[in-house]
Amino acid sequence: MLATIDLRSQPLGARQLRAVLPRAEYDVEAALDAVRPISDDVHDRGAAALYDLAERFDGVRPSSLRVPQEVLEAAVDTLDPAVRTALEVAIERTRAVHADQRRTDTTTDLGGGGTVTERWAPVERVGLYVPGGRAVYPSSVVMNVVPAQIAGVGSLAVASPPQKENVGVFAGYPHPTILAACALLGVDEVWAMGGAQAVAGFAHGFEDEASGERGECLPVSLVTGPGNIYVAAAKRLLKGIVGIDAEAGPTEIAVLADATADPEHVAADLISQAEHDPMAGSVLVTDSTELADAVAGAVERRAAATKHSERVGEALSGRQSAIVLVDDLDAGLRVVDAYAAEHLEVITADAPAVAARVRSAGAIFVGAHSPVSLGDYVAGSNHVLPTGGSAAHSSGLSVQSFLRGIHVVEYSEQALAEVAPHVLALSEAEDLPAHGEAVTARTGEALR
Ligand code: HSO
Ligand code: ZN
Repeated sequence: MLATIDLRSQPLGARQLRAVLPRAEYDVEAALDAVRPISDDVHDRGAAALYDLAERFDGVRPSSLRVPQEVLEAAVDTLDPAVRTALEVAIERTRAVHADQRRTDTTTDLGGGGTVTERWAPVERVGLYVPGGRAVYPSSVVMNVVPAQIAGVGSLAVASPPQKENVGVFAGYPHPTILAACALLGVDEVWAMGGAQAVAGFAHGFEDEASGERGECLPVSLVTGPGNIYVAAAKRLLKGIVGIDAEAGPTEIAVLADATADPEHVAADLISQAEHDPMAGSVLVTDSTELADAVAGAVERRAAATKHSERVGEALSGRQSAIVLVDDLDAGLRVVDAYAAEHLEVITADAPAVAARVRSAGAIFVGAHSPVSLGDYVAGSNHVLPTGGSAAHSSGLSVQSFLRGIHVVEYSEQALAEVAPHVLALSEAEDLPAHGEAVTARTGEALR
């Protein structure tokens, strides 16, 4: 099922590695054509468009776009107690980790009364998108809402697609587990809208009469959250009008393992992320042919037996998944750095030392007892991570994603006078004399 890429005795550089390593083809550009008219429709017709699009794409017309408070409360009341406890543990541990990410303002004293402060200010209003198609991810509500709340975002709205299977009070609204997660987190602004239209709704804002006095959705400054290719395309299209976290692609796991790894663990972990999507990528990088063979066997057996065996099989046999054989762990590290996986597991002898040498990954899971699915739910880390190799330049969602650093510049007369000749020299070098004149207007002609 898993193809083998044998890189032994081939000292490839980062550029060549990129060409041979497996990766999903994910053409967001192609989805833009489908998304543009949707976005325009939401811009032009607001709530009326959102109702029509819900009917068209989600197969149900909500009775109001805003989820009523009593429906959010009913979702908590009817939540399975074990799921409720698990969500509470997830919230608590995710809060603990993210609370430590909070930045403090820094002031640099440049002497003579000149200071520059970096002041961290939360984004004022954020729209969090939570998918509800193939899978329903209340855990993603936690991963988006917790860092936003800890950053101090004042206004937080969640959108998730209306579910046509919902019955009773939940009819026409997002999945009850999503609603319950929102309520447990204290989020009371939840909208029944999905896909590209949800991103457009957040970007442009709208007014929904059927939702009464709670029916105004103000435009947001930032949209975050995972989603399918249309959500990614909408983010690309509307970037500029709104900020975005990232264009999430299909999920990926890479495992860097040596002969000490348990092949059953490795196989289970490769399958765990393949379960998300037929486009998901699962990659084992190893210097042990014994481990490679054992993992291949265990993957066959486990993939056949698992609930979502069809999409797991598709993901594992796709071009985006493989077993990569390398000469040694040094070569393995070069491979995983070039790949820049969303999730990287290091299951080797002295895994912490090996993991410390990794330079590119969205998140690193160290040792035999830190599977990715732990991080998906309750490790405390965030599971919204850079996909498609973007871990080479980007980070996962964190408190920082919801903050802006504002430079506050304050110079005294003396401090300005001290650097004035340098402003003048540079303004002359750039042929922008009015820049210099803004300084001499204060310090006097004497400096000329
Ligand atoms: N592995 C996914 C997140 C997730 N897993 C949600 C289960 N639920 C992307 O990091
Ligand atoms: Zn997952």
